[in-house]
Amino acid sequence: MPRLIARVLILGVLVGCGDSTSVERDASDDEDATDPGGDRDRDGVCDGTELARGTDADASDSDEDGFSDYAEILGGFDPLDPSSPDRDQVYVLRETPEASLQVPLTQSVRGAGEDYSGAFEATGRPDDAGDTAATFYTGSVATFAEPPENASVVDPTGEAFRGVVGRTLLGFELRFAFGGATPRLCARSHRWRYNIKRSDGRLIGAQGGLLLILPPGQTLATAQWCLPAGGCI
Ligand SMILES: [Ca+2]
Ligand SMILES: [Ca+2]
Repeated sequence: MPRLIARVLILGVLVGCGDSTSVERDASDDEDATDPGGDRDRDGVCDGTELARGTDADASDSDEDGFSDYAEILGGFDPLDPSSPDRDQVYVLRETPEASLQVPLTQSVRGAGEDYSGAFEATGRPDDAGDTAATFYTGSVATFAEPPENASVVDPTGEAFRGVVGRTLLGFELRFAFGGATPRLCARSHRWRYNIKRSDGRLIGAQGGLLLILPPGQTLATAQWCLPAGGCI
């Protein structure tokens, strides 16, 4: 009888240990998976936000396109679509005082003697440093009309073409510079748009772009993206 009691006690201890260990492991997993304020991949997007948006809470770049989930959400892009943002619209400006960038654009019009002019617009929200594309924009010029005889006047600094007649290709150049902006040593991107209007006020065309600010030595593949100053979003 004493031997039977001892065997029952030993079994009870073993079963008890097993249950206890199992319960502790499950509780830990649940805590990691459901902590909405955590940020496991440290990309600036909270685990709860990642869950809601369907992004990978363990990968800072869910669609592996080089842009962090936070940068894509901030810029209004789709963090689950590697073709968003469109690489053809990405323009890199280095984070150095001497860095500059020229972006040529063209717009095809069919004129009947009207004037056409372009205007730059920063379309993204300011980042934590208060920067938008306008921070780095230094101006635009009208560069050419093709064929040249279709425009009576090309006004470079006015970003305008006057007296345009017939099917004509209008050329513009947008200019950006880092200049005296504050280096942040992290990558960020800013949306912009260039609107081309006819002299009667009608919008003829709008071309968008994304200005990518990269610190020295970083590429899109190795970029260390800026994080939200106030904690994950
Ligand atoms: Ca995250
Ligand atoms: Ca991405």
